[in-house]
Amino acid sequence: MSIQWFPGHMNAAKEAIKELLPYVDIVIELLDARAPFSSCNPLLQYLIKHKTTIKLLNKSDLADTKTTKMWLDFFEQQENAIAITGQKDDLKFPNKIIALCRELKPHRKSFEKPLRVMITGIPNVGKSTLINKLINKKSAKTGDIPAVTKSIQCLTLEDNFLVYDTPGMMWQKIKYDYIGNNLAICNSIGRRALDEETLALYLVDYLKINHIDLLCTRYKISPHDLLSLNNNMDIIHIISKKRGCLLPGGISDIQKTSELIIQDFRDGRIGKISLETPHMWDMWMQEERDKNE
Ligand SMILES: Nc1nc2c(ncn2[C@@H]2O[C@H](COP(=O)(O)OP(=O)(O)OP(=O)(O)O)[C@@H](O)[C@H]2O)c(=O)[nH]1
Ligand SMILES: [Mg+2]
Repeated sequence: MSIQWFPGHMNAAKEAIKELLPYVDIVIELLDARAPFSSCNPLLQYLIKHKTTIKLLNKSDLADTKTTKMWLDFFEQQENAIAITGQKDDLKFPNKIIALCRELKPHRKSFEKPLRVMITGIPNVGKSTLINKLINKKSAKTGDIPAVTKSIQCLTLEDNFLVYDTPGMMWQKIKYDYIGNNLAICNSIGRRALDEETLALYLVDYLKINHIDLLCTRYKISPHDLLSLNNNMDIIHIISKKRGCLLPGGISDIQKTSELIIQDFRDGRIGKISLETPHMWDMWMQEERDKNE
């Protein structure tokens, strides 16, 4: 079953972003470094296509460093794109981004003509956290659940530098199942739109194929034992036993184990893992073309 999630406030936010955009000088589009393609929301791409845009691969502390470098190269090849990485604990980052914005629009520096920067991105990607770092105050509300910010908020960094925080915008219609899954694994989709068991099975399958070493280390399973299991549900059963996620009678608590695996991924406890590479993106597009020919 495909994941779809577009709560009502996002429609209002879409209209508000459209109205404000003519007055904005730079858009900083936050992407989740673990899933840069899935977090490139086409609705936002459409709205901001004529604007000077900085693509910021955020939460890079949780993504695989080599894969993030590949994504930077990929985005740099696109016309008019500036791609950079970011993460909340990099102390130099706020000044770096302010300097970049100033460099891009040097004429917007007076009180009458302030530099106006809009921060956009999917839910929970770190927009409000970035803004708080930029203005060095906890002004924007943050939280590790999607859709914390519900309306646009203007914050003053300096008299001649304004920053707009915007609500996270989800794809209006999620076109491919893997996009829904990757966004959900990265915690950008509301809980009620998810089935944790299906998501954990998808994640375990991805880890088994791409990061078997990290999966085995985290849950103390030997690669030989893991590969001898018949299916991914058996892996979840083993993890539930190892972690004591059991119901009365020693039965695996699949729901609790699924939530545990997903949370381990989100917190980076399994390792620095990227869910998408530019190469995968080409492959997915090819598959789509083949299906439609
Ligand atoms: N590991 C890591 N976590 C981050 C980073 N940036 C933000 N977070 C965490 O991600 C969660 C979401 O951050 P927010 O700033 O509220 O995200 P948002 O994009 O404003 O979310 P919405 O308003 O819901 O769209 C918080 O728990 C942050 O602490 C980062 O660079 N690395
Ligand atoms: Mg926010």
